[in-house]
Amino acid sequence: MHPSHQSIPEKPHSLWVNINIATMAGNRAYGQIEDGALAVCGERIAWIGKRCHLPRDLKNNAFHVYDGNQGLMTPGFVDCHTHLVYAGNRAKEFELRLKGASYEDIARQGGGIRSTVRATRQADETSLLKQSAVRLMALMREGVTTVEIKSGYGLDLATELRMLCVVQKLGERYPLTVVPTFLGAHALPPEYEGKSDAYIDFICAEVLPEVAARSLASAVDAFCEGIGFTLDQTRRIFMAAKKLGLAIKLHAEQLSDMGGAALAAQFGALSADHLEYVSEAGVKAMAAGGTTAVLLPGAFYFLREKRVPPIECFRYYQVPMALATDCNPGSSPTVSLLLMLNMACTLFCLTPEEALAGVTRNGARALGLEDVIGTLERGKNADFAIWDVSEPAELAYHIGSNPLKQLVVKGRMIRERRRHAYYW
Ligand code: DI6
Ligand code: FE
Repeated sequence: MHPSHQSIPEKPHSLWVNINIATMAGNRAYGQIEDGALAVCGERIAWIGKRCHLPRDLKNNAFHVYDGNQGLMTPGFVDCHTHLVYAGNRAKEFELRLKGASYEDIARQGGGIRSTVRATRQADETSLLKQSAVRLMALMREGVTTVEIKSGYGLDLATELRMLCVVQKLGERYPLTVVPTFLGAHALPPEYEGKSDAYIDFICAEVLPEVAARSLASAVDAFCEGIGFTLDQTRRIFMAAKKLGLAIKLHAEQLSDMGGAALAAQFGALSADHLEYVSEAGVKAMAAGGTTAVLLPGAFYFLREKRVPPIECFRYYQVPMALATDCNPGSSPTVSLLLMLNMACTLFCLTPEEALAGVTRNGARALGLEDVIGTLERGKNADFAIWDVSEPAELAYHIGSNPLKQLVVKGRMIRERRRHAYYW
């Protein structure tokens, strides 16, 4: 249908004009619309197209017209893999690693994830909320409008629930969309030392049903790894998740090839994440299962890994690639999704267009939200960012600068650089 024939909203609408739009939809590069216009009605995109095709009624009856000053509009960013709720930090372990200790050595000696578990168990809800909100706001300052947040630093019933309550509160108090994931099988807590099967029993029989009954998570994740859980244990978690109707994700093949990605794909997982060591068979299984590959260059960089994920293989089998911060205190202490765009290009050789698709269209896919967010199309959520750049590749090119001008979530302006910030 020609864009001028899209039906016109009857309710009041706002209009953005004088912008170039990277819709990230369709076949053209970045789905670009030069000299575009976008109308928002309520929480949704009511019209999008070239300004010269804008219907006269829309132009004349807009409640508010925003001048984009020839900036670039993109979909709001989706950070589809974070662990941003936690207490403390692990700078001391960073120093140890620089003296030669490996991430795995530190984990085996009771540090690593377990040290953040100790800090998180001690933190009350208020303190956890406060520490985590700082990171959430930093993500928003760089254009994030949807964020996934995992539990997994409690590893007991009370603390896992407390973490997920904090995730829920963040979603209520801040204007972005927060998607919660239960990651009870992140590490073995000290009280279960030598009894990892019993811990999996506990997760499946006691924690997961409680999390589901309180609607505190939409997906279940696990760490399938030599220092995490075996393939069999991961399968048990997945079966329990399936029974409760929860979606599935997996930390797979980060440090070794355990066959986790293929298992996840067999369960119809939304995503398999990290994937430095995934085999061709694993990638094929992901293609067959419709599982998105989530790449986490921050963790690759910070752990000074050498093996890059098989990007060419993902391309060949047409497995969609998403990109996320993995924001966590041990392997990726970052709150910058823009930096991840740059790292994905420099370290993994993604094209800037693939990188941008990774934090928009494919990030949405990794959360099962591709019908609602991730591209700028009529009927989708009016979640978008306007950047002070002249071409989309600039978003991946700059290092450490932030060209965000405006951020809109569900039709609501939540950040605007020129005037006063509305939100904080
Ligand atoms: N892999 C990771 O990169 C994070 N979790 C995981 O399973 C790291 C978590 C941490 O070190 O605290
Ligand atoms: Fe992670």
